[in-house]
Order: sequence, then structure tokens, then C-alpha cells
Amino acid sequence: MSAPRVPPAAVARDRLRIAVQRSGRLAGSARALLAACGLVWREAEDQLFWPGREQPVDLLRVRDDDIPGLIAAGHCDLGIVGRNVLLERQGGAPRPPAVREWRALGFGRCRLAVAVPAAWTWRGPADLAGRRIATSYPGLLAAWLRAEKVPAEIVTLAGSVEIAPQLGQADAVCDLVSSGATLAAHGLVPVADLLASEAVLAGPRAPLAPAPARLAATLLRRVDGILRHRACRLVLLQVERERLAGLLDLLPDAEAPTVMQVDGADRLALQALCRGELTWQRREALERAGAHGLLVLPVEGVPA
Ligand code: PRT
Ligand code: ZN
Repeated sequence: MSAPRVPPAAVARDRLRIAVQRSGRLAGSARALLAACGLVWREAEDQLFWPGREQPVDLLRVRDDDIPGLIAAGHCDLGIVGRNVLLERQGGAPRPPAVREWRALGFGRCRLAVAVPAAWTWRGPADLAGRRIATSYPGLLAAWLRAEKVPAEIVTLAGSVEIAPQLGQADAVCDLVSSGATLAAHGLVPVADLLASEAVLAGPRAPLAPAPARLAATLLRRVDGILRHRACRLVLLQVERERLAGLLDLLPDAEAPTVMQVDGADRLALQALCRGELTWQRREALERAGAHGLLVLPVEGVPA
């Protein structure tokens, strides 16, 4: 198959172009979210541009660090990227940033934290004065140090930040943390959080051209529907009429439950969209309260 021609964004104004991470922690979930929005592409692992099939929405697969710049320069319209990357790329910009967060997407959660050797007795940010802090996020760290009025030296590294204290390159680190296992394995303890991060849908502050703007609005509506209903479950069950009230007490998060009579008998069928989690304990409590034939179904594709 020949490589698809990548038209410059300036002449591709009847299409929407979305940048996602090519490989890495956000790549799978970002594509899965867009696919759940009904998008399909002509896929080829070795190609960075996947033209949309059926809908005029193309995918640009790049390094995550490049996504804010691609949006700012108009080479793509939207992108899915970590909030940490988005804010770092805007760090210290004198003008309002050209790219902003349109939606928080709820995956890729982590935090940017300062961590110090476990042997330190941490009393507060002032302990960092005069110290060297290794990080891949110099912009965010500098802004935090300024806000805390702590004069410290920033050692910028592209990666493997957590090894820097053992190598004598730095006294402390500022890095992304999710489980905390990497810091612990290097004898470091997180002491201050700078940012709570997750994947976000990013887009330009300025309006898009009319055709991409229409496509983006449709996409946003679908994303909102998915985000809103991600935790929702459709609960189907049957219950004897006299036990209905007790059972509904266990479903306070049920939206306008539908109750139908089954064959004129005293048994009722109930259908409800629940926003809260349907844990096993909750399902068992429903059964103890008289639920028969309980079914809990995921919900998808409901427009916002
Ligand atoms: O190749 P490309 O440049 O596109 O990818 P990348 O290597 O720069 O990024 P990648 O794929 O590692 O991460 C992409 C995004 O995932 C980040 O920008 C964050 O928004 C998000 N994310 C979520 C994380 C983590 N969790 C995470 N734990 N990014 C990195 N980490 C690293 C962290 O830097 C540290 O090395 O995982 C280690 C810590 O993990 P724990 O679980 O031991 O605490
Ligand atoms: Zn990166």
C-alpha cells in the first residue's frame, strides 16, 4: 500500500486532524476513546498519518511532546496529551497560551511531585534552597519554586530522572509519579505535589475554521457522552411488588427507573440507569432485597 499523502493543514480545512501519541502510555487509550466515538482510519503501524475512513477525521501519530506545538502552529486541530506536557510546553509564556485544555479524559492519571532521599527530614519547600533538583519539567518546577520563593538549581534531564541523586547529579528530583514504586526503588520519597495530571483533549484557544469546528463539536459531544456514561450501568431485574420500595432504597443513584408489570402478576420488571458503581456487595444486597434475574450492563454511545 502506498503512503497516504499528508495534505498541509491549511488546505485540509474540510477535515479535522487529531494528534495522538504514537506509542507509549496514552497511545492505546487515546485511540480507544476516538474509536468509541465512531472514528475509523486506514491504519498502518509504520505510518504517522492515518486518513479517516467514512468520516473526514484524520489521525496524526507523534511524540507526545510535539502535540501542543503542532496544535499551536495549526498543523493539527486537536490532540490528546498529558496535562503535564501541555502545561510544561506553555510554561512561562508571556501571552495567554495558544492551546488550552478542552476536556479532562480520566485516563493516564499521575502527579508531578518533588521527591527527596528517604534519609532527609523534610520540613517544607525551604529545605530545597540552594539544592539541585533534577527534572524533565523545568518550566513547571521553575514556576513552583518561584511561587514558593525557593532559590534552587534546576538540572534538566530528558529521562531517568530518579537515578540522578545516586549519580550525584542532583540532590532531589521532580518527576511524574503514579504508583510510587519507581521513586521507592531509588530510595526517594515524594514530599510535595506540583500538579495532578491526566490525559486531556487539547485544542486551540482561537476558533477553528468552520468545517473542522463542526466536526470538532460533534466529536466533543460524543466524548462528553462517553465521559458522562463511563461509570453508568444499566440495571435490569425483577422484584415482587411489595419489595419494590425497599429495593429502590438501594438504588439512590438510579435515574428515573422504569417499572413494568410482568404478565399481570405481582412481579414487576425494573430498568434503571445507575451512575454509581455496582460493586459485588451492592449486587448481593439487591438480591437479598428481592431482586431476581439481576443483569448489570455497561452503557455506551449515549450522546451528551
Ligand atoms: O515517546 P513519547 O515522547 O511519546 O512518550 P514519553 O516516553 O515521553 O511518555 P510516556 O508514554 O512514558 O507517558 C506519556 C504520559 O503518560 C505522560 O506525559 C503522563 O501524562 C502519563 N503518565 C501517567 C505517566 C505516568 N503515569 C508515569 N508513571 N508518564 C510517566 N510515568 C513514569 C514516570 O516518569 C516514572 O519514570 O513512570 C515512572 C513512575 O511510575 P510509578 O508507577 O513507579 O510511580
Ligand atoms: Zn514524550
